[in-house]
Amino acid sequence: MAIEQLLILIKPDGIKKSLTGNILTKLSEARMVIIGAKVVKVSKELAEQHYFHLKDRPFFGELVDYIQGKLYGEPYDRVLALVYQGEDAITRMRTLAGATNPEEADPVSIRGAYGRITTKGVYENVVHCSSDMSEAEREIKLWFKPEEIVKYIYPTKKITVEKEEEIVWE
Ligand code: IDP
Ligand code: MG
Repeated sequence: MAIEQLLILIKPDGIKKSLTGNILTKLSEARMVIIGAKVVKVSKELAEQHYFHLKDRPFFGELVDYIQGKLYGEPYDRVLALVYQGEDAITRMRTLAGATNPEEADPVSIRGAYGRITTKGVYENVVHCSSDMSEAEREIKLWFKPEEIVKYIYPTKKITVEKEEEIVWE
C-alpha cells in the first residue's frame, strides 16, 4: 500500500456546530498523521479554484458561499484545513467521511452523522476530503505553502522575491 497525503477541510457548518473535536476523533481512527493544519478565511477566489470542477453545476454559487461560510458569518466563516498522511490515506479517509450526499451517507460516517441538505439544496456535509492522488496534490498545493507542511511532500524550488512586504508582530 502506498503512502498518500490528502487535504481535509472541516467546513464552516462543522465549525458552527462545534464539531471540530468530534470530527478529529473520528478521523483519528484511520491512524494517519497530521502534517499541516491551519484556520483559513476562504476568499471567493480560493473557493472558486477549490471547486472549479463544479463550476457548471447549478448549485456552484451557493457552494462557493457555503465553503466561505457566508451563511453563518462571523465567527464561523472559516474552515480548518488539514493535511493528513498515511497508508492508503485517501480511501480510508473517504470511508470515514461518507458519501457526498449526507442522506445517502453511512449513518455512522461523519457526513451521515452530522450532514444535512439545506432548503436551497446544498449538501452541507461538514467535511471536504480529496478523492484521488492528483486531486490531493492540486488541493494541497492550492491551500498550503511548502513551509506550512512539516515536510516537503512534493518537489520545491527556491525563488527570489523582491520588495515583498510582510506583516510581523509589533
Ligand atoms: P465530494 O465532496 O464528496 O468530493 P464533489 O462532487 O467533489 O463531492 O462535490 C463537492 C461538494 O459540492 C460536496 O461535498 C457538496 O458539498 C457539494 N455538492 C456536490 N454535489 C452536489 C449536489 O448534487 N447538490 C448539492 N450540493 C452538491
Ligand atoms: Mg470532491
